[in-house]
Formats: sequence, C-alpha cells, structure tokens
Amino acid sequence: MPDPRDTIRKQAAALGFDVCRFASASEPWTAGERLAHFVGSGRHGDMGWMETTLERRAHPTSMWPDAKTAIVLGLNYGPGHDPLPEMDDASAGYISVYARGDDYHELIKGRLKTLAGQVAARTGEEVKVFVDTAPLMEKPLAQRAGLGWQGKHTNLLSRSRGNWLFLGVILTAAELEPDAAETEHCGGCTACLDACPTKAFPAPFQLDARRCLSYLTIEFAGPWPVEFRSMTGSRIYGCDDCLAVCPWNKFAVTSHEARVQAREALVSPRLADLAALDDAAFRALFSKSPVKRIGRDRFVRNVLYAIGNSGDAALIASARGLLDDASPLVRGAAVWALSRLMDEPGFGALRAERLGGEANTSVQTEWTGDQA
Ligand code: B12
Ligand code: SF4
Ligand code: SF4
Repeated sequence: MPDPRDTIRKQAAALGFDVCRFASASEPWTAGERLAHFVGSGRHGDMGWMETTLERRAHPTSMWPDAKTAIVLGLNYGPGHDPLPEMDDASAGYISVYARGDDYHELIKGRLKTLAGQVAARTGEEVKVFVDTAPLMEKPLAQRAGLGWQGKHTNLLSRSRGNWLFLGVILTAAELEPDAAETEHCGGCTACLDACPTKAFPAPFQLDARRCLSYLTIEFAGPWPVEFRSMTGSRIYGCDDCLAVCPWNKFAVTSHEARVQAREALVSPRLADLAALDDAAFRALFSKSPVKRIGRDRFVRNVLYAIGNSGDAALIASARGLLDDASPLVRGAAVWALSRLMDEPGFGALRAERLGGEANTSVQTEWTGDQA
C-alpha cells in the first residue's frame, strides 16, 4: 500500500513549497499555556484578536476537535544576501525582506487550498487551511513536524534553510504518520537577543511584541511611544535584525519563488520619495504587496520617524511639507521628525534658514499637543 504522504509531498513540491512535513494535531502541548502567559502579560499589545481567539488558538483541537494531522508547509524566501548593511544608507527606508515581493498570505493561501483539495480527494477526509491570519499556532506545529525549531528569537529556523521560511498549515481529519520533531540547536548563542535594537526579548525564547519594531511598524496604529522612535533607525516596515544575524543562515538558500523576489523599488527606497506618497500613489507602489495593508498614513508615519533618524538635512523639506497633512498621525510624526533633525549638531543654521522663528514656534506647539 503506497504511503499517501509521498504523494502529498510531491504535490506540495509541484506547487512550489520547499518543505512539507507531518505532525500530530491532537497530541497535547505546552504552547497553549505559553500563549496564555504571553497574552496574560499584555505582550500582544494592541493585537486584540489574540485575546478574542485565545481559547481557539490554545491547541489545534480547540478550534477543530476532529483535527488529527497537521500538514506543515514551508516556503523559503531567502534573499541570498545579508540585508542589514542596506541600513547604512540612512536616507533610504528599510522594508523587511518578507515584504519586498507579493503578499505571501495570498501566495500561500491559494496553493494551500489547491493542496488541501488534493489531500481531501486522496484521503476522503475533511481539511482546513491556515496561513498566518487564522487562529492556529504555526511555529510550534512546524517544530513538531520537524521543519525546524523555535530559536531564542521565537521564530522557526532550520538547519538546512536558516531563518527565511514562511509557514502554512493544512489540518486534516485523516490520520497520517507524523515525521520526527526537531530539537533546539541554539546552544550558547545569543546573537539574535544581542542584536535586537529595542531589547524586545524579556528572556530567551520569549518576545514582548510591544517592543518589537515589526509590531510597531506594522500592527500598531497610533503614534509610537517616544522611546522607540529613535530606535527604529530606517526600518519602515517590519524588522529583520534578529533573523539576519543568526549563524544558521550560512545554510540559507536563495528563494526560487519569483513572487517573493524583491521588487527593485522596495529595496532602499528614498525616504524623500516615500514621504511624498499620497493615498493613490501609495496604493500603486504597494499593489499586491503586504505593505498595502497598513495604509498610507501609518506607512508615512514610519517614514517620518526614519526621516527624523536620518540626520539628513535635505529631508527637512519632506518633513516640513507634511506638517499640515490631513492625518493627525502624519502631522504628529512630522513634528517629531523635524524636532529631531533640528536637534542635530550643525543644523542650527538650517533651522533659522529653512523654518524661521515663526514656523519653529508652531512646531513646538504641535509637538506638545500631539504627545499629550
Ligand atoms: C502575532 C505574530 C507576530 C507578532 C508577535 C510575534 C511573536 N513572536 O509572537 C509580531 C507582529 C511581533 C510578529 C513579528 C514577526 N513575524 Co509574525 N506572526 C504572528 C502570528 C500571526 C502569531 C504568532 C503567535 O502566536 N505569537 C504568540 C506567541 C506566544 O507565540 P510563539 O512565538 O510561538 O511563543 C512561543 C515562545 O514564546 C515559546 N516560549 C514561551 N515561553 C517560553 C519559555 C521557555 C522556557 C521556552 C523554551 C519557550 C517559551 O513557546 C511559545 C509557544 O510556541 C504568526 C502566524 C501564526 N498564525 O502562527 C506570524 C509568524 C510567526 N510571523 C512570521 C514572521 C515572518 C514575522 C517577522 C519575521 C516579520 C518581520 N520581518 O518583521 C517578525 C519576527 C519578529 C519575532 N522576533 O518574532 C512568520 C514566522 C515564520 C517562521 N519561520 O517562524 C509567521 C509564522 C507567519 C507565517 N505564516 O509565516 N509576528
Ligand atoms: S524583529 Fe527586530 S525589533 Fe522585533 S524582536 Fe527581532 S530584532 Fe527585535
Ligand atoms: S541567533 Fe543564535 S540564539 Fe538566535 S535563533 Fe539563531 S542560533 Fe538561536
């Protein structure tokens, strides 16, 4: 009798998945308690859906009692180089590697649905598909299936592919033999913990999302707590630092998937160009990109924080041009950016020349008001 998993693996590979492995979806685990601790300590910040889905997320069977097997898929988005030196150019924005191509949710979801249909046809059992947005803990399932392990930065990394792997899961009511789980291989390394610009790890293997620049740039809607604004540097969408410094990336391979390849316009885009985006131009630039999801105002907020950190006097005009933007979020960020640039040593003359006494006073007033 042929092993149905062999066919599923072949079908997954034909759809472009780099890894396909199997885990029990019904065995108990500690991940649910850890999730409850994460949410109970408020580390999820404003991601209210983590509270409302807490019970369903606790275990695959809390959400779907008939789930027997998790088919865990990995799609490699390896950039083929270390992206962090790109941040040396402070007048350009840094968009994290995962967001430089098409939106992976769309990309993976379609393929998962196709594969799920094939699994249902082969096994005659019901299936459900998950990628990121659904209430399922994908990383612990992936570790159980042996795709890799959750490192001290809490992401799943692999001995054969390093850190650049998207995850997707199909749950099925079919009993399929599980693969061996992966064990942890971080050892004494602390590179990711040491590299984090905001010290977002209260302990190894634990993240406080409220301090994470990925959360702040993508998920957090309002004006940031002031302490984090200077820490973001030029990161304007997501953050890769803890992934990129991991020594296991020496085994990373460049992604073969055309749709996750970086669009030229999204690698080191000029902050001046991004600050000038109106809603229509934002939508056009980020068509089919995950960045589109956060909307123009939140994105330009991030751009303005980066402008404030740039030390580039030429960007004063960009920030100044947004002082009367329709969005209070953007106006507040413009004030902060200008106040930072004005504080730069040697910018005193520019302050007098470009803003003048009157404009400078209005900057001060708005700054106080927006931060109250
Ligand atoms: C919420 C979320 C976020 C939040 C919170 C991240 C987090 N670490 O929890 C924010 C917005 C910060 C975020 C950021 C990013 N995300 Co995200 N995110 C998610 C999402 C939707 C849920 C994750 C979740 O449940 N978090 C809650 C915590 C409690 O879960 P956890 O990390 O698994 O917690 C474990 C550890 O803390 C550990 N633990 C806790 N206490 C203890 C104690 C001890 C002693 C030990 C040993 C372990 C331990 O056990 C817990 C259970 O496994 C998943 C998709 C999904 N549905 O799973 C994507 C997902 C995790 N994100 C992903 C990505 C790519 C990112 C970013 C890299 C994007 C970027 N470049 O900016 C960053 C990485 C930041 C980081 N260091 O984690 C990928 C990760 C792929 C992978 N290979 O791991 C996922 C899986 C999406 C996907 N489908 O591919 N993300
Ligand atoms: S993504 Fe950036 S800010 Fe978030 S934990 Fe990793 S290094 Fe820290
Ligand atoms: S950088 Fe070091 S500690 Fe962090 S995930 Fe990689 S091996 Fe583990």
